[in-house]
Amino acid sequence: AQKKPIVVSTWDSGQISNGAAWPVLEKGGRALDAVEQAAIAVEKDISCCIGLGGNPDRDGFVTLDASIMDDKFNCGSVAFLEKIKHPISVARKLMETTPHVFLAGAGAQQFALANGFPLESGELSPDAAKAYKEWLIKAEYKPVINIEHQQSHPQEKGNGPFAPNRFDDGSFNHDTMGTIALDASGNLSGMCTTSGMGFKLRGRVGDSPIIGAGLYVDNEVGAATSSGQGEEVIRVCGTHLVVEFMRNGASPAEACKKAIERIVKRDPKRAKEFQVGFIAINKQGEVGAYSVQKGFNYTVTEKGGKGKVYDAKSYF
Ligand code: SD4
Repeated sequence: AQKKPIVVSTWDSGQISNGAAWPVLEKGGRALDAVEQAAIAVEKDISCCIGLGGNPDRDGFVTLDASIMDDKFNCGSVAFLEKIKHPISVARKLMETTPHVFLAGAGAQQFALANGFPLESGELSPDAAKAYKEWLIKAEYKPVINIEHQQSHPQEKGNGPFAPNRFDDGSFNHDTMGTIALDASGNLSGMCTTSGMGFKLRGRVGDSPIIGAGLYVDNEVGAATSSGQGEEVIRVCGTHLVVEFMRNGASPAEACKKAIERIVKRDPKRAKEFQVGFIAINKQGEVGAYSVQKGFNYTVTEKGGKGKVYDAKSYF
């Protein structure tokens, strides 16, 4: 029997995204609507770090990436999108009203404006402005393991110039959120939304908007999404790999583990320096996760509606 409906998000701030997805699922709504609501909930909080409140690129601009995918291989993505609050809804609009799947940069913004999305100011959030000012002192681009955790605990030693980002309700937050859901009709959908790696090169795009890297859904098999160092996920088409392992019989947990092992195998020494985490769900509603480093967690909400946070097992 399928365990449904059920929704899973990356990180403990999944409480917020799952909290927005659950009312849709509980009423028998579509997984696609649920994951869009999940993204909107985390993008809208400007005091935080997924959407426009996130850390800027090295030139001081916040640029957003997002993707959404439904149960029929329909997908939509935007990348390098500026001054638009809800990239996820732009991605969905692209998916549902055009023959395209992926828009980037100025063209993505133009499409958003043409479809009634308001142009925001582009001003940095106070936390991001502070972090950027501190970053400029050394101006080094160095990905930080579990930056998500460190942003939430800026007082811990060695954490560097990272915004002490928290959601308005005080919970920790992350610069990427991914959500995958199985609805009461037994259909899967997913989303991934991010401001990307802080202080990245201008124009840099991560895994989050790339279908098969940061997000993949095959309604016959399962769905997966990722967080962490996007470059490492892109190299192996990470979430597509997770779904293919599930197709070949792996449980969601085994599939995430095998995909992480693939990433580590390329250069086990270098893998000590970065974080990648996958979450996955299969058609039965079974859930799994795995990461390169300790510190990755995820939130599961099912019957009863109360989100539960789990620590993922890790390679190191
Ligand atoms: C990226 N995967 O842009 C994203 C970053 C991330 O939590 O997941 N941060 O590479």
